[in-house]
Amino acid sequence: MYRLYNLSTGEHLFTADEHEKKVLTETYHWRYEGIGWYAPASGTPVYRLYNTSTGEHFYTMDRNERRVLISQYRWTDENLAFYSDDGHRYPVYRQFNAAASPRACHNYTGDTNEVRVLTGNHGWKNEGVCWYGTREGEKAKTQGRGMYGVLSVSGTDLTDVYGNAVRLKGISTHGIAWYPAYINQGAFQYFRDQWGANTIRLAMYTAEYGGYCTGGDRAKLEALVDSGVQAASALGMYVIIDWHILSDSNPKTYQSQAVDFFRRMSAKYADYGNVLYEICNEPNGGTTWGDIRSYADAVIQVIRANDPDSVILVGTPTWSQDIDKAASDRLPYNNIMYSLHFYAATHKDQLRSRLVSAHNSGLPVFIDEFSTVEASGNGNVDYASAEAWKQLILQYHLSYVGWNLSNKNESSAILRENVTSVSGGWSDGDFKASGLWLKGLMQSS
Ligand code: IDC
Repeated sequence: MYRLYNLSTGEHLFTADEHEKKVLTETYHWRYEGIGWYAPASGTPVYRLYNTSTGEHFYTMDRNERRVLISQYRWTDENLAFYSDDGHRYPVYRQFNAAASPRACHNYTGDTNEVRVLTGNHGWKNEGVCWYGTREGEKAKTQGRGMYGVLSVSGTDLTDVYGNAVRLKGISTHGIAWYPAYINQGAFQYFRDQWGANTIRLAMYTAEYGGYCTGGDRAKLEALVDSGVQAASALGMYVIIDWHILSDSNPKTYQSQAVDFFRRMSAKYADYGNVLYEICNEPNGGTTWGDIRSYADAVIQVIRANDPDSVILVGTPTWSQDIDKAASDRLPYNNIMYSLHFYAATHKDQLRSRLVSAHNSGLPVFIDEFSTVEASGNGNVDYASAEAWKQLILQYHLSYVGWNLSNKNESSAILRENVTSVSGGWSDGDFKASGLWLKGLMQSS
């Protein structure tokens, strides 16, 4: 019996149906948590019921309870779910939490330690043995904190633990030194629940005013990164730690600082399974792919020493546009993706055809920053060009992150200037055109 967890409602669902597990984890906010217990092929039937007003699933082998719930409480009968072992080999216990938020719910587990913890100090009431399995379940080997579990790169795709292609859809913060207030769970949850985002990118400038390598308060910046990682993790979202080089042009400029930073970050988040490392936002100036490779070798090695599997995003020359350079000379590590950034009003057919060629050559590309406006971060949304980019995103199943979550006086900042709330609760009217376009993209991909 597979155990799934709904990140929005806190409900656990149990199913032996592989297809149901696939649909719930891929299409909805459910996370696979491993095998709950093993059910026998025959025995006493256990029925599943569904409450259409609360959305809860409930299981019982008590025929009378089933009858009453259906006839008097309007539960929908979902019929036989599995069997209880008549040899009573492995007891499964039911707990009830009347105060759970957003609504009361049940949990079912054979793990007596879980029962002890839930009933000891988390407000759950033990309702005793509910049925029996044949033997104990197994925790999923690689669970991770993201809603699709631990990710890998396979061909041009990002995939979940079962090899299914998944798409990360995200929003980038503005520079965290300048707009720290948007790093909070309420804001992230708004984009997850209202727009369908599953990823947050934390942009930490390295060289601009207050940057990590130019006099910024490092302890404070790292505390902001950590609060972003914790908030995303609590929501089952993925989180990209972005070493946001820009006016420093060449990532080798501050390579030793980057090596030290990523060594500590990857040690800290090694077992999270939802943290991606973007090691150099946008190399530019005269920076060559050779420079980036040499930098990437140094940084990737320290990350891999702590975390052999995390997904690492590598910037490409000319503000992360020359993916062709990477395509013809790829890095020899697993789980690497190459960054392509576009600003639709500036970057058009030429960059799109470069994407097509790189994709066709098998390069895994991640659009870890884009906007529909000009490369300055300002100007009007170019709807025609944005639509052409959208078609490629859909066709190639690309992951993407929109720039930027702030109310700055620039058109790429998705909130209007007069919007002061920083923690969600927004309505469509609070967003600029670039934000509404991003919402539309997330809802159609
Ligand atoms: C811009 C911000 C702007 C800020 C500027 C310089 O939108 O408010 O003043 O950086 O610090 C990028 C960069 C990204 C830019 C963005 C828009 O990755 O840092 O943000 N852009 O110019 N690449 C292409 C465009």
